[in-house]
Amino acid sequence: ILLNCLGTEHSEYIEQEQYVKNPHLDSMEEDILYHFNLGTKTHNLPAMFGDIKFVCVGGSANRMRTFAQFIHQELELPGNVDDIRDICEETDRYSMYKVGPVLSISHGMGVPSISIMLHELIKLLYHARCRDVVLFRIGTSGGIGLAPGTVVITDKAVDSFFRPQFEQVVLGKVIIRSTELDEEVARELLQCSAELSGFPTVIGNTMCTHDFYEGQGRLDGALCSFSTEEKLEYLRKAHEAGVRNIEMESTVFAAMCRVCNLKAAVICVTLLNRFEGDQISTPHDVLVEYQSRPQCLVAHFIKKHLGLI
Ligand code: R2B
Ligand code: URA
Repeated sequence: ILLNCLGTEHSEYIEQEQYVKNPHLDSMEEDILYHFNLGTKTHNLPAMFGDIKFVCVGGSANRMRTFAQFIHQELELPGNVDDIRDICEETDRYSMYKVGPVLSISHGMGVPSISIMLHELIKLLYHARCRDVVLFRIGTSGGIGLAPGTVVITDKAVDSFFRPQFEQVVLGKVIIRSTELDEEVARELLQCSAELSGFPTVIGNTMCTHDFYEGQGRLDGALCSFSTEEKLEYLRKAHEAGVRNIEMESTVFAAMCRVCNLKAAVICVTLLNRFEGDQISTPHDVLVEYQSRPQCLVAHFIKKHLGLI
């Protein structure tokens, strides 16, 4: 048994950083990260990804390419932004871009899509022997009682019953995992927003649902079985429980990062105030500017951590 400088058993010490929580992985001769089209035998993952310190995930492939190009400029890295290529271009499930110590990956919409991506991402970080990585989800959301364009940094990710937990069915049984996020990273992000002072930012709870329409209490889906008053009552209850925005991935993102000892934050811009309506009727150029706001916050955070500002 090796001991570290604190006298703790080395095996325990490594476990803190190891990220994956699966005893079967070490006995596998090869691990194929199928949805990334990467593998431990076909790719030198430590050489390709070993220097990653920040991982940014978001729903859309285009937005995550834009983010990679933006961070390339912000970090003043050499080379042309048009040369940043999709590492997963052989598969059309997810897109992945690496810019210096920053990895930018798309995750699609909803819990099942992001959870598949996260399994493979966390294994990727493990195989690549990455250390001290911070994960950010940058996304869009519906606001509750906030002006559209407000950025919400998630305090707790909650489910549709406002519980800070994520339920996963495993072998026919429900496993419940906590969805608490890193408080210090959230505070630092709020500080970044104060320094940028370009848009309103709040810390609040984020509700994660399994549907955009009925699941988020919208009256404009193909199906709707409730009244306007019932919808507003639900949103009011959510607001009372500290919920400030609604999206579709935060609980599983928070839960998986927490189990795997990864520092994580969720930063979503609100596209509309759900007390005012359901349809997203804001002009396209305004929406594009809104979506750049979480990117600016995270870029500022990364630059501070790299000592660039
Ligand atoms: C936010 O936006 C998407 C739905 O439009 C979904 O992925 C989410 O969480
Ligand atoms: N994304 C969501 O999940 N809900 C919204 O209302 C807007 C974006």
